[in-house]
Amino acid sequence: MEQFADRIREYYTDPLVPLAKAFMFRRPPTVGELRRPPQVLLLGNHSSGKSTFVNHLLGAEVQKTGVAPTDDGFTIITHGPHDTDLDGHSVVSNPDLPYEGLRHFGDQLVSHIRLKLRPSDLLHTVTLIDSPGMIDEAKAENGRGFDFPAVVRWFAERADLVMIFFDPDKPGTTGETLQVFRESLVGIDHKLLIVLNKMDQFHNLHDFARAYGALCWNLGKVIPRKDLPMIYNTFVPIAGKPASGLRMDDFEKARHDLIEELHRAPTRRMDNQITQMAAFAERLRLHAYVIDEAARRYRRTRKRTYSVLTLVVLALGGGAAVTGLIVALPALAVAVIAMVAVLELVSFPRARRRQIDSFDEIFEGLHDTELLMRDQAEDLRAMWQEVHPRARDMAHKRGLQTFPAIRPADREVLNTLIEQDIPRLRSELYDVLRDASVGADAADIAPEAPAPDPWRGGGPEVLRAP
Ligand SMILES: Nc1nc2c(ncn2[C@@H]2O[C@H](COP(=O)(O)OP(=O)(O)O)[C@@H](O)[C@H]2O)c(=O)[nH]1
Ligand SMILES: [Mg+2]
Repeated sequence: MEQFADRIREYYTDPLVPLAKAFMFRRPPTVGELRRPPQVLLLGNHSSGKSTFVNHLLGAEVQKTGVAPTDDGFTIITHGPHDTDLDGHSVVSNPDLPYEGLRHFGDQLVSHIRLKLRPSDLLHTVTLIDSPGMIDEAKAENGRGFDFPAVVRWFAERADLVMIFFDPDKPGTTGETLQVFRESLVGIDHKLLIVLNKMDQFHNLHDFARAYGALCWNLGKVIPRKDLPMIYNTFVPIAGKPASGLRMDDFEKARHDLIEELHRAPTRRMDNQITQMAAFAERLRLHAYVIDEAARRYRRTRKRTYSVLTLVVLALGGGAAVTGLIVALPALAVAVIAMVAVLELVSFPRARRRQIDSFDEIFEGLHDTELLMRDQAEDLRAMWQEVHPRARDMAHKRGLQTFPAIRPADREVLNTLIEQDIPRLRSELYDVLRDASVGADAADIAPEAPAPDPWRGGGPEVLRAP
């Protein structure tokens, strides 16, 4: 995984970041972001069992649990040799940690952040982020003092998995939960794992069916997908809780599956980073090539105009010299200066604006063959819609002629990166995973185990009740 991470960093260093800088493309991920550990974010209404699940995973009472809303902050739990707790201010001001970006959300949030270092093995694999329970909208606005959905979005974008917990009491009805789905989790539903927790609280199948139905109904309103996402129905065994009337084996299995997903977070991180780099590179290519083409056309217009002007001036000047009309030369010089002023102040800015206004047409021209292939056309157009506003703004701000022309060799490097290097990196990642999973299967799993899944993490299972 470290080797993959190094290669990703190298591709950013050359060619992506220099080209992004030259063409004023958006900011690439920082070194801290590229080095961040695999992260799992736990969300859900208060008392849905997030902290209990964290403690179960770690086999220790790391987080406070309880029916009353005991926790109103975000707790980042990561590996350290001794039990150490850091407050929010130390967390966001440490450049070695990938949390400096949280400072922008204000002091109220910073004072609600904690980082706990614990010597648990699982934390070598993932960093867990426990969150404050979601509450009803009316209370949320008065109570928090920071933009909760925006902070959730910040964490969710940087997480490799987002587990969202529901419980029998509130299967998706909390105002804030719906708000978070609408505002914070849009576009990242591939990272979501939905958990219906506390299955041991159901007395019978009827209770369960009602809660499950209510959850699906509520999810249907906020997840814009045709198919129902997988829901993990599970519970954490707690001593002294009354036994349910339902059989628990399937729910136990769902908990094992959930924990296995957690072990895959490092692989997901690598996969996410490759995807992120591919998206960055493809958008950068569109942005840079369209600006480059417009800049070339604009430079050509300037060159052509000045060549014509030079020829005319030479002809007139020559004519004046031959016919002995030397007195006309100062008048000619004044005329030339006036002409240049008109060109630079009026005509060329207009030509530049015309080129920038024709970005759409340039895009169509550069991608005419791809746009004929129906499956590619839609994605390509959507991507262009995304980059077009920034490309236009930057071209207006900088003036087209100041962008450097992209050399054919640089084009070659970028095209090879997108079309060959990144797909190869991804297929190598899958190969490594498959080999690791075959090895792990051979070593740990009984002969009747199911066929190896290429996504299996293959680490030891951390499954100890606290
Ligand atoms: N019956 C049952 N109770 C649970 C389960 N998980 C958590 N609890 C209880 O629910 C309460 C709230 O749990 P907590 O982890 O603090 O919820 P959080 O607010 O989401 O962090 C605690 O009293 C837990 O003991 C579970 O799976 N089954
Ligand atoms: Mg909690």
